[in-house]
Amino acid sequence: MSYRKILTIQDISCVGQCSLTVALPILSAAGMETCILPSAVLSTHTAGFSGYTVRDLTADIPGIAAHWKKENIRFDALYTGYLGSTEQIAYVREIAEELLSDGGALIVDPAMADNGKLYPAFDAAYVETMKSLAFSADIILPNITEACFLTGTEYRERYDRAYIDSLLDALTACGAKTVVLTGVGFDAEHTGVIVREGGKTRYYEHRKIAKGCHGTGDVYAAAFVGALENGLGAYDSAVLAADYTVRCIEVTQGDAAHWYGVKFELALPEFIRMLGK
Ligand code: PXL
Repeated sequence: MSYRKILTIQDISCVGQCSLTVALPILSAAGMETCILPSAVLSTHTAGFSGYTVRDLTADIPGIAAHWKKENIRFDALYTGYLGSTEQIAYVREIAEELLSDGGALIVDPAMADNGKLYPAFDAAYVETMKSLAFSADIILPNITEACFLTGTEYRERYDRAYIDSLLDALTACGAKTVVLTGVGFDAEHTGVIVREGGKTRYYEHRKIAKGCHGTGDVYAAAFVGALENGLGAYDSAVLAADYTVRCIEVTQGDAAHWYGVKFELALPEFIRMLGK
């Protein structure tokens, strides 16, 4: 594949190894020009720190997008993560419609919830509006909680394959195209990812190393986009991203002081090798 220009829209958590501070280095390592649109600036992420500061950048977005349009700047793919406000989602949809090159993929990580709960910044109105973005995307990467919120399905901590299949069916019925459902494990020792693409569903299971590592969803999604935009199919990208994320957790585990994220930088050379670069 030729040199790709990707736009990623998500927050800058200044400290916390998530969102843009993860996506930018991972996509760069995958060999693509990575353009960013910060949705908000936070002193830290919101999962475990208290007293964090937040500056919502929604009001800056129309001017930035208008400038890009005027300069005839276009992107080969758009990958969105944690957004700054409900209102911002409409701007992101406009950017997808106006600034994506022909055939460019819209990849949406509806980063808004985990472990059965919405993140502190979000409410029911945000979920409703996120549905419009997620169901217009070419690929979505929800975890089980997010898939439940998007479809109005009851969240379960323990589940079987029938529950997961019905969740995938509900996403498809709502208009989802390709779905990469993350954090799917049927026993305590394993987790994995299920990819539903064109009516075909495939599961990749791997060892579960640690319970609920912060930031791994963002590492996973960025690595997935990096692989996809290198020409791998959705399932192969999902497998590569899972293998890389496992390595990130392996190099982090055992360091209790590093509870807020994963040391994804230490495994970047392996990620580059996995991509065959
Ligand atoms: O990792 C997802 C994420 C991104 N950005 C912010 C967050 C979170 C998860 O809590 O708080 C600000």
